Amino acid sequence: MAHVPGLWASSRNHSFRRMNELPPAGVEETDFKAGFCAIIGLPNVGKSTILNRLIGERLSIVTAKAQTTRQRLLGIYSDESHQSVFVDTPGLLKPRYALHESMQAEAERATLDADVLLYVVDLGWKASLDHAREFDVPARIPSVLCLNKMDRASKEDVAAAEASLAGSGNWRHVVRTEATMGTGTELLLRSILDLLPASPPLYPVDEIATAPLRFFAAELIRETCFEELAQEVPYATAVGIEAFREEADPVYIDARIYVERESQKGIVIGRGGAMIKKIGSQARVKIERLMERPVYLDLRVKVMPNWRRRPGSLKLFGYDLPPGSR
Ligand SMILES: Nc1nc2c(ncn2[C@@H]2O[C@H](COP(=O)(O)OP(=O)(O)OP(=O)(O)O)[C@@H](O)[C@H]2O)c(=O)[nH]1
Ligand SMILES: [Mg+2]
Repeated sequence: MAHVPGLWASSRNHSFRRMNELPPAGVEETDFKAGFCAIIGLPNVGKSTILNRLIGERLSIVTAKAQTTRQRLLGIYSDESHQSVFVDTPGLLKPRYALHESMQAEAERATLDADVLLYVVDLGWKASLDHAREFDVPARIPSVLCLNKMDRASKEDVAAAEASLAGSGNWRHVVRTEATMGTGTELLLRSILDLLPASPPLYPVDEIATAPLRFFAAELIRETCFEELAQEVPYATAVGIEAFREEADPVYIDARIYVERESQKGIVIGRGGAMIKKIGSQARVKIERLMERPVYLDLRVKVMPNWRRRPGSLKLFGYDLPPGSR
């Protein structure tokens, strides 16, 4: 998604603010609708792409690989009479290790806290359609079904999927989208806003994100790892920010890519350091675009054996511990 120059700014508390939509004067609080909308679905169906479209900014990292998102990420949409706090979540899967358990707990928590649920399907992926059919739409939470990637199915297949799914669950709206192009996302946004409960805004209406800049910097480095590394290696990567000096010029960032084994470290470094150089320069450009300032990125690789299976390591990288672990 294209970056819109001038829309981003980092405030003193590091939250992102939308500069062109200030609180409307004279709106009665009782007219206002606000709440949390959790975006859930199987891995890789387009949840993060949809969040970015709904917010109009590239907040959540997106890659062609499944299991890109590991944590809940809040993106806030506000207009004169609504505020929807969208919560991107990791794709639903059967956990194989502690990181997976943490990811599933994140999705569960987001669902429990939701005022509206947005369940996303990939129309070109049968397993995702089957999952939607079996999904237990919670009676308590108004839910919207998003049929995404409509470009990956024929018109007839889209219509058939829509007809069978619309009747299978208690969906308040069913909306077709092609999130990469922004097709249908405006309608999707309207359907969600319509379902929000009456409430004053939950966050300042000029804010679009709550996570600190250093979180987004780490995510952009991780996104680049997912783009550049193959097979199991991206899944074994985590990014730690050792130093983040926003006051320096250029901004100084000292970051580590953690992997689980020496052999993976060799792959991330690459022949003569070529891979780490490539990841570093691409990630730096992305962070510069985000911060609209020159950045010096010091990037190194470190081995932390089995970090995905160890609650202590998960905690170190800011991943919530799976329920039941100490
Ligand atoms: N063809 C097509 N591709 C799409 C569409 N929406 C998203 N994608 C692509 O699908 C891939 C996954 O998108 P994400 O937004 O990362 O999916 P996700 O559901 O957040 O994935 P996880 O975080 O891994 O659970 C990316 O390559 C997107 O560009 C769409 O409407 N059509
Ligand atoms: Mg995602």
